[in-house]
Amino acid sequence: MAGERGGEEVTLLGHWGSPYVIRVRLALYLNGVPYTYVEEDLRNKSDLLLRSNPVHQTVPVLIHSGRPVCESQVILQYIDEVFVAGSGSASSDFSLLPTDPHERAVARFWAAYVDDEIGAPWDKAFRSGTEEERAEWMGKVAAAVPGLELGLRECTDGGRNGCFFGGAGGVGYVDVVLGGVAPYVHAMEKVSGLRLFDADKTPMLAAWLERFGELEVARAVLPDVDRVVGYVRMIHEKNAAKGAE
Ligand SMILES: N[C@@H](CCC(=O)N[C@@H](CS)C(=O)NCC(=O)O)C(=O)O
Repeated sequence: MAGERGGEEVTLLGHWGSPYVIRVRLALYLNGVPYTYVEEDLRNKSDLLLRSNPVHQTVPVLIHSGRPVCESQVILQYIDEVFVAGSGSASSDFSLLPTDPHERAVARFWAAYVDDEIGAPWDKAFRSGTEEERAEWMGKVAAAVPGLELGLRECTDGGRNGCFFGGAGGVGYVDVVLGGVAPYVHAMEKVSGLRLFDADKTPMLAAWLERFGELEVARAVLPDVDRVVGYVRMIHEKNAAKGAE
């Protein structure tokens, strides 16, 4: 049955356009974990979502054998710990985080950077009512991108260890965290002409975006960019109308 492994049911409460949900779907795919996906209407949240994540009432929520796990990065680490090679729940020998404690710390640092320096101001831009306000927040996102380029340089040993944050191990934790944002990086270019991962300014991230999009997991999980473009435009229009009320 979909969503079950050895009697352990896995359900994901999500929203198709959420970068936080997309990263969890990337991780579940990479770990080969079968799950049942439940699309939430975020304007009319289900009782299951409200019961499972009463504090934040946000998606994603992963429900494993009836027990909810909230917050996307917590979920990623849970998936990595529970569905590991050698455990009863093992799906593959894939691991998101490296085994070396220092490398794990580095990966967690850059994943936090993605959420704090890129995700947080982007979220503010997404909620902005005016174009000026939105441009100001997106300016903060753009200002954080060169820092992330340094991170990719560090994780790949200046490009000697491939082009992903997972370095010699290939796609890893930070790639999955950032992967949820990838469709929005493309969409922003179409919506406002803003090229966040520019080949001249941040060549490693520009290459990352291209190579990540070519992966089987990306093709299987990432939403269509034009759908994201439509969604972003719809949110902008809605926010503008709200601001004019
Ligand atoms: N820090 C959270 C952020 C999750 C989040 O903001 N989810 C949004 C969708 S992108 C949501 O559920 N919004 C509904 C709401 O805020 O009411 C995580 O990493 O899971």
